[in-house]
Amino acid sequence: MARVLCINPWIYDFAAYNLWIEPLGLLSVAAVLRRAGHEVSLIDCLDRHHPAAPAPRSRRDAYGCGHFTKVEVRKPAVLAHVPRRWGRYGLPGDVFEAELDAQPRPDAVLVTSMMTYWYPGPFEVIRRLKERWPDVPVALGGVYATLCPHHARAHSGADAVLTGPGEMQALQWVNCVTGESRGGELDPTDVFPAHDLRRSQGYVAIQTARGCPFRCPYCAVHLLAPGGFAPRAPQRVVEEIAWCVETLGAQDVAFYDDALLVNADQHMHPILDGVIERGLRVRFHTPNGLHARFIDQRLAHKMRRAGFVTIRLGLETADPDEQRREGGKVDQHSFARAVQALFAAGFSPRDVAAYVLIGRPGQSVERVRATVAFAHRLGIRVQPAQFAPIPGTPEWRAAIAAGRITAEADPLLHNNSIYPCAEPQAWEELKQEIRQGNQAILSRLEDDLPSDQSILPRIPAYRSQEHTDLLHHSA
Ligand code: B12
Ligand code: SF4
Repeated sequence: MARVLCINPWIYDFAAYNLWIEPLGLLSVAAVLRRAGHEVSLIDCLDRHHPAAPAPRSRRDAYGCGHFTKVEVRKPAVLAHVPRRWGRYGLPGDVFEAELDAQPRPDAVLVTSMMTYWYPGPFEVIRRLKERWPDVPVALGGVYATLCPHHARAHSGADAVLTGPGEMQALQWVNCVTGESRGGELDPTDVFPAHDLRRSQGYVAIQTARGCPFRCPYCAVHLLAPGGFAPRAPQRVVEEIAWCVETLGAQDVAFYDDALLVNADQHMHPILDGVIERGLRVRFHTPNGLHARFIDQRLAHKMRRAGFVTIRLGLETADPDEQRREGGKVDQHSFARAVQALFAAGFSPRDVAAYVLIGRPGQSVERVRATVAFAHRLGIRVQPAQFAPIPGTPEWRAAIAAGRITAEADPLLHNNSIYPCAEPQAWEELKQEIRQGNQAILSRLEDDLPSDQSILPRIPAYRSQEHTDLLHHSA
């Protein structure tokens, strides 16, 4: 049996907010190693409930989300042109060192990585590990490692950079560096992520399927899930949710799926039936956008009954030509129908919002303005999702061809909050309009909704004739 230490690193960025962040990939890897008989422990630099360094609280924190502790650090030269403060989010350095002090010397260390432009977090962790235990092998995996393997191999200091789905690779690597031979027969899809290794944050992330059946030109999911779209058995998903709620005390569940509602009759319906039948008291959130076209009255009502609270719908564009070019993921009619179904099921405009992608090359501000207006007319708020090209995608190659980024650019420049778009002033004005439109929708609600959002599960039904009329009008 090998002693394996898993580490979820800090975030380095201009801003960071905990929107149900869980190192789900690392926990999936850890669970397989544990099942194989290795001894596994976790240090989570993004633990907001660490007793020695609780994160700042605010009255606006809801459903387990909130701010991280931030320490300002000097910006790397490549970011010098950005007039914003850069910092490290998560546990203070001395608390991290104390966590390492408390660990017996591990036989191997696994470090995860998330956004490509967050690589300074894993790098700092690896630097500290190598200072302390120069001979302990360290492997790096995750999204950054998969999308930028050359950069990671050249600069991270890890002994191994493993790309793609990591469960069996990590097991083989640990076996190899420690001279063990465990778990060869394991089926990684049969093991729940080790949510229990993390100190309870009040919420967990659940993924009911790997990958996505669509192929949007700006998205890297096909590279992260090269095996294609692979839904899990609904019954196992329900068991995982039940374990998290009943044993680990989670009150909130965030779905990390890329395509949660695809094949809903065979997948989401049975999952929701299972949650309802078991009487699980939990709130569900979809920080990743849902495909609106799969939402009908039956599904919307069941989502409401099961405890959905935060619903985000993908609405890249409301322009019918662009929608067709993008593969017909959503169209105006099905989007409006979904919103109508959600409102009829009792969701309010506080619960539902649309992600609208902004700043994409070739996208005119006017067309996006029309998309925003369409969502606002339907009575839902808009959350702008700023575009930045992601390595390995068709839009990344287009951005290189257009001279907007180089293939060797420092991944810090992939950060969507600094990626320069054409006409920055016009986009800023549009963002301002979005805020005003959202505010107008919320002010119309003031008298309609009770303010206590903490009831489990939420009961208030929202039905406004005004919204229903608008829906009929736009559909
Ligand atoms: C959930 C999610 C989020 C969550 C937060 C997740 C988090 N923990 O931080 C939310 C909704 C907040 C979010 C936001 C955004 N996201 Co996001 N997100 C995802 C998503 C859907 C799932 C990630 C995940 O947890 N997967 C589940 C686990 C099981 O997979 P995994 O982490 O890859 O782990 C596996 C392997 O990588 C490996 N592995 C992992 N760790 C380790 C460690 C070792 C040692 C080894 C060997 C292996 C290994 O094994 C694991 C199991 O097989 C991915 C898409 C995807 N399918 O990956 C996009 C993705 C990561 N997001 C992306 C983007 C673009 C964004 C946004 C910029 C969107 C926007 N325009 O606003 C924002 C930015 C947020 C910010 N603050 O900067 C991009 C990446 C961009 C980049 N440059 O890196 C992705 C890839 C989607 C895409 N469009 O291509 N996101
Ligand atoms: S639907 Fe979403 S997850 Fe799927 S390819 Fe498109 S952007 Fe990526």
